[in-house]
Amino acid sequence: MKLHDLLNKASLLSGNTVAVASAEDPGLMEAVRRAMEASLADFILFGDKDKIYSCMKEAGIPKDHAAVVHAKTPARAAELAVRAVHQNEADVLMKGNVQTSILLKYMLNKEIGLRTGQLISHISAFEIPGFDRLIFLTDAAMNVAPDLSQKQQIIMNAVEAAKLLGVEHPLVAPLAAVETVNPAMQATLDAAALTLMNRRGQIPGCTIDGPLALDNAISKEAAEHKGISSPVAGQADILAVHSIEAGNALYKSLVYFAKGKVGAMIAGARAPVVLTSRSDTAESKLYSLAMALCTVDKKTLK
Ligand code: COD
Repeated sequence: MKLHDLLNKASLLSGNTVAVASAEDPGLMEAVRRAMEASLADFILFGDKDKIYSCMKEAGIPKDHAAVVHAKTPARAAELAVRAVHQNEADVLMKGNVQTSILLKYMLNKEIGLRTGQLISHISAFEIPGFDRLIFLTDAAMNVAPDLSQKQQIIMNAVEAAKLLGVEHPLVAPLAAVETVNPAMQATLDAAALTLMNRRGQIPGCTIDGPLALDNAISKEAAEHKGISSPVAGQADILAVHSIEAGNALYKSLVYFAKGKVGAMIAGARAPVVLTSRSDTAESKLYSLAMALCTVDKKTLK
């Protein structure tokens, strides 16, 4: 599976609406135009009306192709966009020209936010040269230092998303620096516990085996060389990291060193959320949007 396949998959789903928080951003508007051309979704663009219309013009989007709702500041735009999702007027939330921390604040707001009572987490999907499958990484951007129960929920969110994106039975590698349990390394203890929780049915729908170091998780040769016998080693679909620092470094290595393409989203909320950053390419923003649209679950939009 390639990221491009997610675009095809998303275009087959109809009737989804995306609320964009602070849409006055030329890079984002390019992704919106491409999403409209691929018939991925309808858009409600929140933000400074004049600036939004000017960005739409620049991107070649006719004025009547999206609903535009004026908001004086990016923070107000974030609030209105989150409310729109909360009130079921939109199925996906997308970050535009607003600080991540502001959007997260409204997302986590008890009255108008997108909380469901379960942990919200970040999932990225990488298309890496030399790999014929997507490699999912979690959590590289939201949960700072998850404990065991948070890791359990982070993996469950990623498994659910990977399944909706077409991975029938995800293989999950909880990463550590070594593949043996070392009481001095918390990541190895948590990985072993997660593996047992999976075997006892506490994390269903996937196979978890760890701890695994990155090489053993993704390279069969490396795993064989070390004599590791594991149902996941060498063929992991989901890499679950111990901390935001490990995740962030791996995410950026895949983009900058490995020249991977990426799409990313936040899962576990009332609706999927696309948290793009300014440095993301329009293509990456489009993949993220497709990923989010493919994981819309109308049941959770109560
Ligand atoms: N899922 C569900 N609820 C949450 C989550 C979560 N992941 N995080 C916090 N909450 C709830 C808490 O239960 C609480 O009720 C409320 O939100 C506030 O909790 P705090 O005080 O712990 O939350 P904050 O605002 O201090 O932190 C939440 C952030 C998500 C902002 C924080 O975890 C954070 O800064 N994460 C890193 C974001 C980041 O910098 N990423 C970098 C790359 S984009």
